[in-house]
Amino acid sequence: MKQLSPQNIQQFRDSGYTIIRHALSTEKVELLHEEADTLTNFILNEGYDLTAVLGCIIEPLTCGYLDPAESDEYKTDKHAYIARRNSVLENSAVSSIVLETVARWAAVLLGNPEQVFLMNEQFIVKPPHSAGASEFAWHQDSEYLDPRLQSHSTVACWIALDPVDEVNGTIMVSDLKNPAADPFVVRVPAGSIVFMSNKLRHKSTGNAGRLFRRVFMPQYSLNPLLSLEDDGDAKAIGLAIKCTF
Ligand SMILES: O=C(O)CCC(=O)C(=O)O
Ligand SMILES: [Fe+2]
Repeated sequence: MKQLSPQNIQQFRDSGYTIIRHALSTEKVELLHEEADTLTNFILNEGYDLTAVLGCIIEPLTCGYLDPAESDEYKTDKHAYIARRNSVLENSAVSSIVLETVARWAAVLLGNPEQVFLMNEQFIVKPPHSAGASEFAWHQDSEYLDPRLQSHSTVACWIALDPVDEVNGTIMVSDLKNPAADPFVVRVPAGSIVFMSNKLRHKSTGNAGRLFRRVFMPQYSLNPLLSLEDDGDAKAIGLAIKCTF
């Protein structure tokens, strides 16, 4: 498994992002392709508007593909989460990518290599020829959080499942330590991961290409954010699954 180098860790601290090219094996990327395609086909067959209404975001556990859960246990209990997560493809490898492979890198970047919490996960699927409709404006991911939670350390692990560039929809990031510089344009092969702090300003281009552009993006927090809330309104936080190593 690829490791984060000391330079990666320093870059994440200083600039708010770092990249591991070819982080995931072809086998893991293919599994995530299968899941992305299964969920995208479901969304399109149901007649949902993937770009205008869903904003290109498909959450595997809540998009409607699985029947609603009988209880909320899967949001905080690791075994219940694993059972629900693996039922999307009837394949046990997916939850281990989320709770182990990617979580380990997230844990190192958030400063506690032994423990991290999965807080959210989504596919971001940009349909072909959707350039005008599938771009994301400048934002920080912390803006999606309840204001009471915005100071917590979190990391988004933006996993390219297809090669990405300006044409088919990539991200552009504004270096935290040098915000006046031109944005850095990410161009990476499939299987690469861009780790972004929730303070990093970034945007993305729409997809002007002929093929779907698929990304999978789990997000992790240093602390269990869901359990901090007692009013049942933890905005944009679906999960608090403890990953330990
Ligand atoms: O995949 C993209 O184009 C950008 C996604 C993003 O920034 C987000 O979901 O917060
Ligand atoms: Fe974002």
